[in-house]
Amino acid sequence: MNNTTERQQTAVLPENSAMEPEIAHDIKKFERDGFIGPIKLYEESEANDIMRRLRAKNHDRRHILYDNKMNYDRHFDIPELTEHLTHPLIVKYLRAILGTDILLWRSEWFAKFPGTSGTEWHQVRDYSYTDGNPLIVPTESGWNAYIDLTVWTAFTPATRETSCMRFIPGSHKKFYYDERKETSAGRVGLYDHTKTDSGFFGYNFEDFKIDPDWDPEKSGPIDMEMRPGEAVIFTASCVHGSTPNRTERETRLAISGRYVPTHVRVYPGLDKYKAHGEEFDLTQYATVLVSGEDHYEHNKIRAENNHGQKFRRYGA
Ligand SMILES: O=C(O)CCC(=O)C(=O)O
Repeated sequence: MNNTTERQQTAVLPENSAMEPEIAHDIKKFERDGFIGPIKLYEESEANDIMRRLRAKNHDRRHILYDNKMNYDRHFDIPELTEHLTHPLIVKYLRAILGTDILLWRSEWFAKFPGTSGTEWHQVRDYSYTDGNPLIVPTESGWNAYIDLTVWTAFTPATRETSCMRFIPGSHKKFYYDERKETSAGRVGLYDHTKTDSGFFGYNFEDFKIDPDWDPEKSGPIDMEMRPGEAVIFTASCVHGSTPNRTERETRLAISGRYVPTHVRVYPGLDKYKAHGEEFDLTQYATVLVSGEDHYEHNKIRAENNHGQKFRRYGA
């Protein structure tokens, strides 16, 4: 008997889904699997060029939002990320799945250095795994609709050897992990920086498993190898992880952008939060409207990055 929880996520597209015919087939696959990719955003030579500039600018931290080890939200101080995370092709896909009114709420760097372990299997709904507080809360649709999408773009080759993403197709329709469970690993005060290269960046996602015997490796995982400049779009409710970097000298770098419809409250009621052993002061934080309008006004929105450069809005 399959004894994973029977709680179903009935993820459905919203009423204001903006489906362009040329991506309708991809969106069908996304609905079935919980992810879609690889999607080519850049020629490899262009991706390599962006990569070189990201590397150089990563070290200039004068205009950064939070100066800590996590490198979150660098779209506010690195113009290449201001541009990349509002890429029209990304937003075209997001509009089909999240509807026309969309906020970018977070960006992250995922570097896998030679010899480092893969990212542990995980399934995320509201990011409360970090310190127990939900970081995104929908105000319109239920918990089982699409409320958060990640766009993960490779800027170096992402192969089984260098570390590629892995997914369990269809796993977004069921809860295999429950982030609201009590755990000690990785939580405030207990974070161990020496463990960031194990499991889930200092957390142990196994702690959240609903059925401790459920084995993702036996649930049909797929490995998605990608070229520089290609992206995969997924709901974090789809169980995902990555392979270890088994090379001796090839770092894999990917940038993740995370997006929500405007009805979602981001960091509700919080002026700071803790994640992966770091504190994030939200005083300068805001979301970015990448498409449509914000009729809710739940969240602060910034129109410009820290250099005064405007964020691109789809169709504007
Ligand atoms: O890059 C990785 O290894 C993991 C990325 C991930 O889990 C995410 O973007 O949500």
